[in-house]
Amino acid sequence: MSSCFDKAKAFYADLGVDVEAAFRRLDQIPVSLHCWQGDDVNGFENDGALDGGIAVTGNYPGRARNIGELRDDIQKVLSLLPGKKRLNLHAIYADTNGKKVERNELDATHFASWIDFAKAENIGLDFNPTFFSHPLASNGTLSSADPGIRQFWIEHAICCRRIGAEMGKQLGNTCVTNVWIPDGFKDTPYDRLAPRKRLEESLDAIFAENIDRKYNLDAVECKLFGIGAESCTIGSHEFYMGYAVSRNKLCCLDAGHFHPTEVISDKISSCLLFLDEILLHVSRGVRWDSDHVVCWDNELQQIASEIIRNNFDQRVHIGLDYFDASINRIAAWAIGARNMYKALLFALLEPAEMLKNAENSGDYAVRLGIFEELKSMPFAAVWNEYCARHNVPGGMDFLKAVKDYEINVTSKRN
Ligand code: RNT
Ligand code: ZN
Repeated sequence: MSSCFDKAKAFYADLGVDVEAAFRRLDQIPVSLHCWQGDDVNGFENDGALDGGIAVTGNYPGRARNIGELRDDIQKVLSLLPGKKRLNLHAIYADTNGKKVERNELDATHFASWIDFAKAENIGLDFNPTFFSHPLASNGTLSSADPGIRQFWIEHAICCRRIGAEMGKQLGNTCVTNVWIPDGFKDTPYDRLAPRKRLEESLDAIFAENIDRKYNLDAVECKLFGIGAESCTIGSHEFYMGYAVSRNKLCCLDAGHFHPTEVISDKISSCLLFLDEILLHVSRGVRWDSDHVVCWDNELQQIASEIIRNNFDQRVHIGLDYFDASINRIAAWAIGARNMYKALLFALLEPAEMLKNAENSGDYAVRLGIFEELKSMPFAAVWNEYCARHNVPGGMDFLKAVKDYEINVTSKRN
């Protein structure tokens, strides 16, 4: 008797879809796991609370309290993800051996143990300067009117680009280093232009040093508003789109950084007409929050389908960005990340020819009908097979692995 998978494969073959080819292509598309879901964006500087207009709510027990615990947790999550993986770090995760190292003095040696970790896991690294949770970040960073503060953050970002390049070089795997700053005004400013001009100049100073794109790619991340920056966010979409196009940088589109009726899936094709590559922060906005655990919702599917349909596999760098401390953190991490792979696989199983024919002949009813019927295809059997081939629990079995880890590891932290 043929298995569920064999039957599912035959169903897809009837639509002209080659499931094995989909698996092979998915194997080549990395998803960058954000390290910060493991410790509520705390980092290891031990310097106080998270700020910058981002907030983690919840106090579920078991937060990783140090690098060792965070790495254990990351390993656990990686073991629950099929397919190709990367790890995304922030500067506040530096391994300084307990020594205080200012952010403008960081170098690759402070990330040597992370590079070793990545080598052992056989994954690439991505990187982010951290422009928040720091005394000098309370009133603007790269756009600050204070030249001393601006200079401090320029130096920090320069360090981070070099660290990213070193990660890329040592791993033989290009690192994407992403700049996001929280700068903005709670209330209506008189002058919106001057801080943006200063941000432009700061970025030019940061990127003045030529770094081989083989080792490091620079990305800039826009936002509509943050808590405390409701009336004007300096690094807006228009600002960074213009900047990225004029300086040949990557735009980072975070799914939670736009008006709730706007979606980043619709922006990918436009951006890639004018940019070589982009970075995604796949997230889920809910009302005022931009960082809920990624669900396999319509928008996630549209994001994945845009990448697959347009063969943007190499030009879109997929990163995750969400943080939830109200539920088991490992589960939150794994659920969101598995959803990303799931959406990519679902996109790879679309009957491209049928859909193109319907659209090109103007038969939008057939197009809609196909889209809707695809939702009840035997996708689960294909997903479970993909997980099985990567020795990762399929279906709900990964929850058991999370539970065991909770009983044996995270519940013992306090
Ligand atoms: C904040 C941005 C930013 C951060 C991470 C921690 O709104 O999305 O990307 O979430 O850098
Ligand atoms: Zn983001």
